[in-house]
Formats: sequence, C-alpha cells, structure tokens
Amino acid sequence: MKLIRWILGKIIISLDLLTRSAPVKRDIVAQEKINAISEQFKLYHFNACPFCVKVRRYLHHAALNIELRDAKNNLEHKQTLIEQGGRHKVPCLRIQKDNSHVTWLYESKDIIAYLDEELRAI
Ligand SMILES: N[C@@H](CCC(=O)N[C@@H](CS)C(=O)NCC(=O)O)C(=O)O
Repeated sequence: MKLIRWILGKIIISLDLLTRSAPVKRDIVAQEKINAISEQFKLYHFNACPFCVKVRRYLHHAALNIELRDAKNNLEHKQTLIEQGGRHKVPCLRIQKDNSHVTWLYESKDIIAYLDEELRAI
C-alpha cells in the first residue's frame, strides 16, 4: 500500500511538472507588488497530494510566489498546522494581513477562489 502510494505520488509530481503552463508575465513593478502581497500567505502542503498539486499549479500559472511549507516531512510545520489551523489536512493557506490575526483556509477550491479574488482586487 505504501509502495503504491509512493508510485502514485511520483506519477502525480511528474505529470504536474510535464504539463505546467507558462506563468503569466507582468512588468517588474507589477510583479514586485504581487511578490510583496504574496508574503501575507503561506501554503501548507504535501508534495504528492493531488489537491496540493492543483493549488501549486495555480500559483505557478498566476506567478504567485507564495512560500510552501511541507506539513508532512517538516515536523514544525506539521505541528503548527494542527495546533493553529485545527487539522492536519492540506492544502491549507495561512493568511496574515498587516499584522492582524491569522486565518487558516482549507479546501483547494476555496484557496484558489480566494487568491483569484485577491489578484482581481489589486
Ligand atoms: N477537499 C479537499 C481534500 C484535501 C485532502 O483530502 N487532502 C488530503 C491529502 S491528499 C489530506 O490532507 N488528508 C488528511 C485529512 O483529511 O485529514 C481539498 O480539495 O483540498
């Protein structure tokens, strides 16, 4: 079972890398603005989780440079996600705007919709 999961994980990661679309191109000023906004977000993920792949593909295409935090192999990130997010479930987006309180957003579909809305509002 573990081996099958490992093989499936490798297939998912390879397919993702082989079929990624090119990132959108922005002028430097616009991209720097997006980079600054991206610092408000951290994506807790597992490398081979298909839902995480979906979100990472979106980030790649939208050229959103959001820090990825491995919540499987990095025990500190795993613990933080469980204690502060409330569940050891990925993907999960940690949102902290202007030193305000932290929000944890689960569900790949909701994360993409939220970030899309953020981009639209810029
Ligand atoms: N509907 C969720 C599914 C996420 C999901 O099932 N993630 C798995 C890893 S691939 C997970 O974290 N499972 C642990 C759990 O559900 O507690 C989404 O689209 O984000």
